[in-house]
Amino acid sequence: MVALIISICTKDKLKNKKPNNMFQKILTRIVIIAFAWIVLFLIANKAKADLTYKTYAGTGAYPGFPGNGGTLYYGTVLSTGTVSQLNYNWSGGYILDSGRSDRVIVNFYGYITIPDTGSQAIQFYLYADDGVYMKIDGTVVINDWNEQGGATWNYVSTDQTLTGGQTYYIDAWWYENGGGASFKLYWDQSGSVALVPSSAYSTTAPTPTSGITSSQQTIVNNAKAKTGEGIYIDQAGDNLDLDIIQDGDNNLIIGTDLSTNAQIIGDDNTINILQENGGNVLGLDLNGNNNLLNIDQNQNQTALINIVGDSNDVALNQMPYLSAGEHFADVNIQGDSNTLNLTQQGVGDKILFVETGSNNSVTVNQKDNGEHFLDIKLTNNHTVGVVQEGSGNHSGTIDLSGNTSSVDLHQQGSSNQNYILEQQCASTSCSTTVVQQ
Ligand SMILES: [Ca+2]
Ligand SMILES: [Ca+2]
Repeated sequence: MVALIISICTKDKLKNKKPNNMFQKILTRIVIIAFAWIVLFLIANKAKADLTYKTYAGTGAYPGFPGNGGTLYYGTVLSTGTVSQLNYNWSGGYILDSGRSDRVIVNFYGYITIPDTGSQAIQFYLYADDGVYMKIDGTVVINDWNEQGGATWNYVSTDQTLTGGQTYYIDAWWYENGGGASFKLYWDQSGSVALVPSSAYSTTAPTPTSGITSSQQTIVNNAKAKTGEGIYIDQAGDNLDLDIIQDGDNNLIIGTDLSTNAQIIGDDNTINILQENGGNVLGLDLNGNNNLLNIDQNQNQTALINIVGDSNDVALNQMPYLSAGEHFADVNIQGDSNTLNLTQQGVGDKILFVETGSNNSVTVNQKDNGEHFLDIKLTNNHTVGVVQEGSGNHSGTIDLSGNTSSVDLHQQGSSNQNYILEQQCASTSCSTTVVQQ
């Protein structure tokens, strides 16, 4: 992309000068050709919703092939290309562009991404003439290397435990001896048997993203829409001690007007909030300095916390009693030198957004099983420590736009861990440590 921008600038510059300079004309042509090559390069390298294939000459019935440890008798690749789906009935015709209709072997390979989220039990269904042998991430899913006519079904796999949103390597071998030839791959991913869609395939592994998933966004929207009986806080003053315990389900703490958060204005206050049982919602605006805020919420919690002020100490613990549920927290701080300790734990999805001013210290721990999503935006002089653990998918986005920040990110316990770190640092005092286990 940098190369593209430089090319365009150079071209514009040349337009404004006298056109009869031969050197400039040649340079202009070079720039245009370079631009075209870059565009072609970018198009060629875009991952396609396809599988790659290679065709080989076969030897007849039960030919040797590398998929199960054997070797090809004829190792020369006859043709190669991509297919958008495994949905072929060649009858007696040529197999792809191999130039052969009998005694052919084809290897289809690439990546398969499972739709939706969470662990799924998926069976694969095969219609094939003749044999097929297929692995997903090294596990044999189809072992049907046989002489046969196409039928519904030539083979039905056992349940394969695969995770929605995850990408796996797929390696399928197929052979044709004589007569008819076909290969169709189905699955029961969504509750009924259907062709594996082309959208599931890719020739290269897709670039991971750390964005919030649609199911996580639904949790956020439902939590934010909550209304009902509750405690409405509107407090002003300094050096106050506020202790609130709400027991029972669907506890709500919010301001006098349900459209605003509970409001606390003042300095040097100590605020302890405990919401027990399930379905808790806390909306809190804190405007002041040197406040101590301790929040414990039990299960299915939502916390929307806005702080304007400096040197506040905030401890938020969602799920201190280790029961199951989902947690959503959005902590927004406009101020400096604040200390944040945010813990989300217990089985269930966890979602956390944090935005802060300068010189803040942010510690985040998302643990136990569930899908973990984290989005932190910071300006100057921060110390950030994040741990995401447990077997669910982990996604972390940390955006640092200032200097002298230190980030320590650990993701562990899941096979699907993605993060995006953006750090704009003009000094040498920014440091980042990322550990994925
Ligand atoms: Ca044939
Ligand atoms: Ca056949």
